[in-house]
Amino acid sequence: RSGNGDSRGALVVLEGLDRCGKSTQSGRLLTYLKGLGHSTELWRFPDRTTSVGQMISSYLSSQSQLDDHTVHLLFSANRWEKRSLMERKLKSGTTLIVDRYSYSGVAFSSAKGLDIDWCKAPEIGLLAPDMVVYLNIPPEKAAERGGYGDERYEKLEFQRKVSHSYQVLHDASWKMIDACQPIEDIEKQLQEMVSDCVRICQKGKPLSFLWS
Ligand code: Z5A
Ligand code: MG
Repeated sequence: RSGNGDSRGALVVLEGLDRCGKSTQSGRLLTYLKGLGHSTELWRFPDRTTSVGQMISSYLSSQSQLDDHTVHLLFSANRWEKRSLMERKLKSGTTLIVDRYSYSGVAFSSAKGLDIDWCKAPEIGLLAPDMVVYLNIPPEKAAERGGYGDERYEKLEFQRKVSHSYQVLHDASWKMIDACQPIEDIEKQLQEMVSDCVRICQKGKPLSFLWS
């Protein structure tokens, strides 16, 4: 694994509707990669620990009201404030599993009716994932899982629109997993996909940038 100066960690993004199992699977993937001896961290967006993240959190819990464009830019700013750390981690060989990223930003805001190209613009220049895994679930099935909480977007009607936005946004490079399968089956499929990706990044695949 050593001897290649360009060896780096992989940027792996999990996307999908509310309740599709992103957090469940990212936690399991973290354990798996660490068990193989890979330096790995689990990140999530929004990162509610920063001051921008606190504004987002307060918006999501309806403690504050914000214009749709404004909150879109806050979600983007929340990724920009982590960008340089993200690059340092990847270059130092740490693989990052990221629970939601720019695709959530575009899918949720365009589901509200904002123009998709306008939504994509502030994401330009962020690091592009080496792999995007979409945990695919019909909105109706997701709604059956333990019930939604009371955050702003956790409503079936809106999740249907988000599902449609993801369909418009995805491209052929995304890995799709049927998220209605048992947790362990999804976990196995994810492990296979990500192992390849980690290996290619260790061999020195160059970093790339959105939107690529
Ligand atoms: N948002 C945005 O608008 N713009 C942005 O740029 C970003 C985000 C980054 C907060 O996100 C909101 O912010 C989110 C998008 C928006 N709004 N919505 N909706 P969040 O990440 O904090 O919330 P979330 O990820 O959507 O919700 P979640 O509940 O954490 O979903 P999950 O992580 O995908 O699911 P989970 O916690 O792993 O599993 C949910 C339940 O299902 C749980 O009881 C599990 O045990 C169960 N589960 C999981 N897998 C299975 C399988 N395979 N079978 C059966 N049951 C399962
Ligand atoms: Mg989650």
